[in-house]
Amino acid sequence: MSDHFIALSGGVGGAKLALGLARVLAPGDLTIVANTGDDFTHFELHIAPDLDTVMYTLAGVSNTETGWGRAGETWNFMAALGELGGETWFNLGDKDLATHIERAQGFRRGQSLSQVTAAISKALGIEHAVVPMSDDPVRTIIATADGDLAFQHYFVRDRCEPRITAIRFDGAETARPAPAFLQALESANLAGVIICPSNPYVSVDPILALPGIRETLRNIAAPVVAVSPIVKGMAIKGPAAKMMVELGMESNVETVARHYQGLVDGLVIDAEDADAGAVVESLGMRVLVTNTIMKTLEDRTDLARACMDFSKQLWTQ
Ligand code: FO1
Repeated sequence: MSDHFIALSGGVGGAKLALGLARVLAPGDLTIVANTGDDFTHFELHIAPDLDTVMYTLAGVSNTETGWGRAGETWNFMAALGELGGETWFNLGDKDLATHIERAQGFRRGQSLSQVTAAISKALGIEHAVVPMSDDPVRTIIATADGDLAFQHYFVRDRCEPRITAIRFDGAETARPAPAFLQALESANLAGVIICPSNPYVSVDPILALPGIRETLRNIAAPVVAVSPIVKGMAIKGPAAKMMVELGMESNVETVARHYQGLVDGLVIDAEDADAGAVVESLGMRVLVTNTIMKTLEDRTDLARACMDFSKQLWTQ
């Protein structure tokens, strides 16, 4: 039995590293756990953005411009829906729609989100395990000065403009981690848990909020390594930096380190932030300085290997 790695991933940033890991590790040696806090029901369909972004990315069919949905998409459904006066704030491409319909059919057949995801992954030719963090509903709620917002209303309808006062995950306290997630955590040859460069607050925290997960990550022998999604104070994509500022923190690598303090053994930061290495180490975690900006497939596999090697080094510390 060779080493097994778990990757915790949100949407686009996390999916890039998940792809890099999938190119380096055999199917049986990697479990990719995707955030489901972004999920919501729209037109009676269960939309699962981070699961779909990870699946589409691994299948090589993702829309790399938008970071969500499928490549080469057409929008006939949305155009027709608009003509009928339907809700068009959330765009569902014609190909993407098939995923949501098939997922709904899977639920009607009595399948869990894990089972439906496994079936869709297989149909897309994915050999690695893509797993929802939980088969139970967990919904990220964004609290603002003007009241609570469902995540997609905040992120898409309101374009991340509202000022955030707090974030919570409805359902997390009773949701159970997905079976394949727990199985990977209990694996005797678990070599490392890699927290991909996703938004710590709305993509990673929902996973960590599941009962027992933080405690398990602290207690496993395998190292836990996080990749900073912030480089030089900026998020590569999405509202992470804006959220940090609105939540009263500075948007920098140190804030990421403080967020994961006590949970991770190592933090991977970009070469641009090398000068932050000492302060990160002072927070009780080792630091790896490398290129974390993933433009090419080689960048993705290079970062994947760097994280795996870093994990191996941390075993021997
Ligand atoms: N993000 C947008 O900014 N606009 C959209 O219209 C949109 C539609 C959409 C449809 C399916 C899907 O899986 C994701 C979609 N996203 C859209 C992204 C979604 O809001 C995700 O939660 C983000 O990717 C953040 O993880």
